[in-house]
Amino acid sequence: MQARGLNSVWTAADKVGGQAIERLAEDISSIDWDVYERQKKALRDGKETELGAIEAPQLIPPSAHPHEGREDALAAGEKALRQGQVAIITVAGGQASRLGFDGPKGAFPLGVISGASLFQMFAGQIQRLRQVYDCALPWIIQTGPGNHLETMAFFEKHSHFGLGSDSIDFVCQGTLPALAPNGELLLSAPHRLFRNPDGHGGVYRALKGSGTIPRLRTAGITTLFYCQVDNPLVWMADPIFIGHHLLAQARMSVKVVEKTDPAEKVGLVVIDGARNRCVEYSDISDDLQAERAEDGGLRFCAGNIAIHLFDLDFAEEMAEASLQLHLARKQVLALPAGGLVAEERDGIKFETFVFDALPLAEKSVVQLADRALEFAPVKNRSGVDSIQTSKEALALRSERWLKESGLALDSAVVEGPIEFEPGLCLGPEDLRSRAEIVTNTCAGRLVKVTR
Ligand code: UD2
Repeated sequence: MQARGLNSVWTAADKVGGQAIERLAEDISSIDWDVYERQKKALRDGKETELGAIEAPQLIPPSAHPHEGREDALAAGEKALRQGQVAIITVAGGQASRLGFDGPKGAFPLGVISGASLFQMFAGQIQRLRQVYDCALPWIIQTGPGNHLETMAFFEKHSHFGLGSDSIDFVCQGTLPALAPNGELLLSAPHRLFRNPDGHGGVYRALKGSGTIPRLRTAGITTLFYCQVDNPLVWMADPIFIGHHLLAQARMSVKVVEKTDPAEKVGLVVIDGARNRCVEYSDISDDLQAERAEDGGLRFCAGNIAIHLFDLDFAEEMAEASLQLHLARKQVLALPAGGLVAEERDGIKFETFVFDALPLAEKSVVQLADRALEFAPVKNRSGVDSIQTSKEALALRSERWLKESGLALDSAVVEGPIEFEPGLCLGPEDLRSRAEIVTNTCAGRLVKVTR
């Protein structure tokens, strides 16, 4: 058996003998050759992203702000939630290496006082949403080959944060083979191809390939709420966002923040050829990112925060779509031609991005998020989008919610950051509807429910 036209890939396995050839043959048999041809074409063509004459998109105001159509959207979104038509998917395939944390990023302890992990914070919101809307609200966590088992073990260890193990699905994303600059497949060992995770755009194939989509459909799910594991402020299953998406009969929608610094590393949502699309910051020229509108603000200011809604059928269709392959030229640890020991060499990794599906949706809505309430990703150990900036944003939001709720803490301690116990509340109105609250004053003000 030979990989098409790639005789050299067998040399090392031939030299080693034994099971190496069979094992390599098995690995190679799982390659999608159409995708491989597209990888080689992307490598030859070089230029990745072509932009037409782009325009700024129409933006719906933030959910927390009064705006036209808000009440209708809220009613439609809450109805979908109550009828059990919504599921949540969180992409968590990456490691927390930029944070200097050894483990899945979702296990990172970000709770300002409690040290709750990102996963626990999301689980708390989901638990509260399930109570409020009396719905199943399944949670799908997309892991990666590097953290799948570890992520499941983390949830086991924490008894799935009280959510019920059968209400959480762990779906592992796929991989794509990395290539040498001449387009040949690379090997990480004589019997194994060098592969890397296929990017968060792999979520569509992962959902379909794992049988999750038919399962969700049978359970009556029609809409998927998508978020990244790195944003603790994400307003999960925001009913107003869901409502706007449903009322517009959108197939995929996106939340954005107003970008004020041209250098901020967020993708930009623009209109290109009459459709909304998201362009990664690295694919747009600095000049275009810095262009000003008449009012002095940035002309292109819709910064993608990676919060989406999908119609379930659309997500299924995207599993078969030829999403753009994004290249990253890196040094990789792979076998040299004919050699048996891996060494650093030039390699090209390929990824797909979830947001490249946006222009394939006939209809989509773009909604602004209030940055202070909805977006403070934790990406770096220090500086911008760091552990500290994310914790500060969490504490400020809690302070604001408490003030807006009109409730007073029972504690004499008025100093120190505030943290709501995960699952305590979804916002100021929800907080008002809860019974008494108490605070634990040890390391700050950790707000709990006593009811
Ligand atoms: C992402 C967006 C950027 C902006 C920003 C907002 C991309 C390429 N860029 O930047 O436009 O919206 O987020 O915070 O997405 N992940 C997987 N599997 C993978 C790769 C990533 O599950 O193969 C997950 C990862 O765990 C994380 C998310 O996707 O939750 C984002 O990945 P990233 O950290 O590579 O994206 P970033 O910060 O460059």
